[in-house]
Amino acid sequence: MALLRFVFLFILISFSASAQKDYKLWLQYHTVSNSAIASEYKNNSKGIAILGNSETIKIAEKELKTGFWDMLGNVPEIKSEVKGESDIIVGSRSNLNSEIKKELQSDFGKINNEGFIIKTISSKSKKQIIITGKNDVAVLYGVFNFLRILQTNKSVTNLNIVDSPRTNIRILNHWDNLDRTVERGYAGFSLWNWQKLPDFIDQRYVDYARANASVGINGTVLTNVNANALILTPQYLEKVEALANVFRPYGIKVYLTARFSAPIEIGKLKTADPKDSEVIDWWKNKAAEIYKRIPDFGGFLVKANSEGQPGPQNYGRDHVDGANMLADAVAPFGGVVMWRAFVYSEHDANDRAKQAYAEFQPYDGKFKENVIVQVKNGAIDFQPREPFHPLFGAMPKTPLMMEFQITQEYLGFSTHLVFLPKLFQEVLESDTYQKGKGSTVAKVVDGTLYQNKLTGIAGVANIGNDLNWTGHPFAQANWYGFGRLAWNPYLDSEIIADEWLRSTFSNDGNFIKPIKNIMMKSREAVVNYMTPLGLHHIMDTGHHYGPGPWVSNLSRPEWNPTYYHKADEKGIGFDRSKSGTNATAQYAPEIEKLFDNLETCPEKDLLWFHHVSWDYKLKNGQTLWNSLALKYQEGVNQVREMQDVWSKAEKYVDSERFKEVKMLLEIQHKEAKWWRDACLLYFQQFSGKELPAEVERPTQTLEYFKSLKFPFAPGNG
Ligand code: GCV
Repeated sequence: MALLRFVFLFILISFSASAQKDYKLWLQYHTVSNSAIASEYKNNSKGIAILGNSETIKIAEKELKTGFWDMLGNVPEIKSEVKGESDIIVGSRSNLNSEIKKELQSDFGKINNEGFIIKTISSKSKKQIIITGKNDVAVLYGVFNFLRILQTNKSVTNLNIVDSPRTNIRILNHWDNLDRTVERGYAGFSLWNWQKLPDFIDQRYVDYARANASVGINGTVLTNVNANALILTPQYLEKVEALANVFRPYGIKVYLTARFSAPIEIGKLKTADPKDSEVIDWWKNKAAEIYKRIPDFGGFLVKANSEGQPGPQNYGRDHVDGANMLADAVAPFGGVVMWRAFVYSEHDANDRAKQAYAEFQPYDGKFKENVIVQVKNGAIDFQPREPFHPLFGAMPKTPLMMEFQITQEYLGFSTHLVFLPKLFQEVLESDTYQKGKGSTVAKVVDGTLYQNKLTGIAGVANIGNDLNWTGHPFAQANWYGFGRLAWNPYLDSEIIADEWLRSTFSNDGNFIKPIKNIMMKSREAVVNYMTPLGLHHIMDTGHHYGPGPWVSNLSRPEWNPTYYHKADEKGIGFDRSKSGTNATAQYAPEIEKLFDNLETCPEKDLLWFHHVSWDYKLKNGQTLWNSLALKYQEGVNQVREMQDVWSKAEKYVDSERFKEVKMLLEIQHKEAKWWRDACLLYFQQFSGKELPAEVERPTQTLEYFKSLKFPFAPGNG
């Protein structure tokens, strides 16, 4: 009996230990194996001086203590003033002594309000590391960065890091509904327990804020863009206030989605016309009410006149009227309005890819100063690959912010291992040519191309109440990577993968090298087995899970996959060149020319811009049909390689995460084959050609694939 109890206890402890690992994200703080670092702090500690006593500074102190304890096995003495010698001094500029301030004067000149300095300075006989910034949140960012240096086994001697975020708003967009379902959410239910708020503060709210602060995310939109006006009622604002209080010391502002018809739905007005004086007053009062509770409230995010959401056009007004009215309401309090450009209409027969540009570009320069237009990375909808959205660079007088999707609506949900920073980097590096060569999307987003003051990057969150936050252990890397790129849109995704793997799993080079390699290839793999060569939006209806290239019966033409691939006996692809919808003309002339010509169009985007004959020869000398089939096969092979590499990682990873990833890769493999077989069988009806020998033969019929139904697939709003 005693033995049984012991075994049970042992199982329980080891289960919760590895469950905790999943929960701890990239803040594992493994024991440091770099002996130089270890000995520097282990034996010789002269303590850490922590200056200031704000809540934020207390968080920084706690983080350092946790980090030192977990990584080095000791907690250095914490001092509250600079007396005698200390190894590290942590505090904002105003708390530093004049000697150190003078030493760092020029560095302070280089950072913005959220930037930090981590610097080793030698004075007299001692060497000290100073972690500082212009305010306490900046100091907290510095502390997290310092701990990352330890976590990733980098040297801490002679540090000289002077770093600032390149964008102002680094924000998660939660598509969370008030009933706790999450639109396009694949990691459980919403973190926000509205029923128990404001009185019950779940520890997860704190841990969420901590994780975000560790990568520099400074904003969160709590609610779905398909908005519910109830969030703006006092009953809910009290709950929002409670969350804002938790997030504030971590430097995170709360934002809400504003349902445009809220004045009618909760304000009992007859209209929501943005030019109506009662409506204008209603929003002004609402803003004042919110700011009374939450003085640092960030502002509103709005999806208007898009996919059935109400908006100014319901009253014969336009997006500018709507955005500016809301902007006036929050302006006295320093708030902003993030107005989404994700619009397309069932009444517009024009190519859906052209509609957002056609509607928004003429508004350039017409928005108020505190409006920023939020644009998805591509012109359709978060596909595995899209050319950059033509609005980037095309609105010089309007701040534009990037909207990425971290949740994997069209990328295998939280079942597939897809390292998204690679996708994000591809978009950010794209050259728009709008102000000559080098006018990259990153420069539009960080405001340097047109000197915009208001800048931002949003990511549709992949977070839910699953034990490991994101469903797939590797999907944590997408949250992490989003934060790192929002801070610095020029960061290489390989560096992000490296940091994340080291902080999350292990610093062992034998683990890092192969696993980083599969992460880096994983995005191309999903493109290959879902939508190679520029195909897009051929997912099944509604839930977007699995292939559905045959779907053609939906009421709106542009919801049907057949609208996008246009496969017929002659070939496949959407002609967006001059001979087609002329969407290419929305780009700068250099890019227009490149995309417009079948010969120069990058092959990865070929079927996005051209309807191409099945016999057309690609650069590899193969016909389009063969190339398409080979790409699908390559995608499957790449997943096999991922499985193979992961199977050798067992000794570096705790058994729970090892098994989770192994099982998920098995599903990914199964689904990659499903995609390949279903799409090739379907397209083969048009090409009428045999599969090349290298492509494995489908084991099911097209009819079988068409018959698959998933009425309860998650995340379908
Ligand atoms: C929140 C796509 C998604 C919708 C989403 C919409 C948007 O259409 O499928 O779930 O709605 O984008 O970004 O507004």
